[in-house]
Amino acid sequence: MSNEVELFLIRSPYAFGGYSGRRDKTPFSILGIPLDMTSSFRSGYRMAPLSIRVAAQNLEYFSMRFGVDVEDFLYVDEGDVILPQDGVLKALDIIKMVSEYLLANGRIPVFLGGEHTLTIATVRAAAEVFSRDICVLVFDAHADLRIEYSGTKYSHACVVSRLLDFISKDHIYLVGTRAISGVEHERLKSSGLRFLTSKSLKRAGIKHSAGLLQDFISSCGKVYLSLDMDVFDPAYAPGVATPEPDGLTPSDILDLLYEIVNNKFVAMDVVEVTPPYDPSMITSMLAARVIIEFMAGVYQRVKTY
Ligand SMILES: [Mn+2]
Repeated sequence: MSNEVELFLIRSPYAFGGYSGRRDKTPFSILGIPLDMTSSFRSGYRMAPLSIRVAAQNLEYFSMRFGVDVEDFLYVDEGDVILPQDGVLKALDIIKMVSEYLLANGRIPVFLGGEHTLTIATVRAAAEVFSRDICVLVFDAHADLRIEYSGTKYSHACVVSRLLDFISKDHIYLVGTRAISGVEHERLKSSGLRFLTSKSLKRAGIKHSAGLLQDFISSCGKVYLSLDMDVFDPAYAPGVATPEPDGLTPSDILDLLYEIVNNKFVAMDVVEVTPPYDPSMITSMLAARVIIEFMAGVYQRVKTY
């Protein structure tokens, strides 16, 4: 770790699942990003990286979906990014710097949010490292297509608009969309962005939907996966900032990931968990499960590390 990056990191009192592996044995790095600045409703994201880490200790690490034991290779828990509290732009700069360092050093980071706004910085970092090759898959109930929200362009409600500032619409695919304003709906249609609503995903089924996403992925050099936990139905993930009914089930998402995850996936974020609204920890448990399955899937399909 370079000294400059080290300055912006603090060790978590609790590593993901209680373990941190050896850097030479695993490509994966866990990085907590407790960004908690622009919530318009329920905040508390800053507690999420720790909560997901604790939840992970109480799950099994053998993935029956992929037939891979994540304990065989593990991950390095890099700790949390230390964020300034005097402006979201400053925070995004630091997130980008640390993320870019990990990506440029060949790590496959799993970013633990934090609010969805952090994706603007982590994808920017991926775009620096992988140039225009990078595609972004956004699993989210919301389209996040507002131009600005509550007086800032850098809000959790504007994430996809900000990605479109530097990523081509052909390199972004939205999955699980179901919550949108009329203006955003117009933007979604006129932008030419591809998207799969939760309704169409359920009607078409996992196999067919996965086929659409596989076509998209085959056109990409590298893939960044951004998973807003509100893509799940609030019955399964109640502890999010802006829950939205009529969502997807854990099996929908995990089966979809089983079909699409491959060696093009270079990073993932899991965002929007709000532990104060998650007293049973099921949202953190689900977040940790998705992360374990993601690492199992990528590892099974890379296998060369
Ligand atoms: Mn979002």
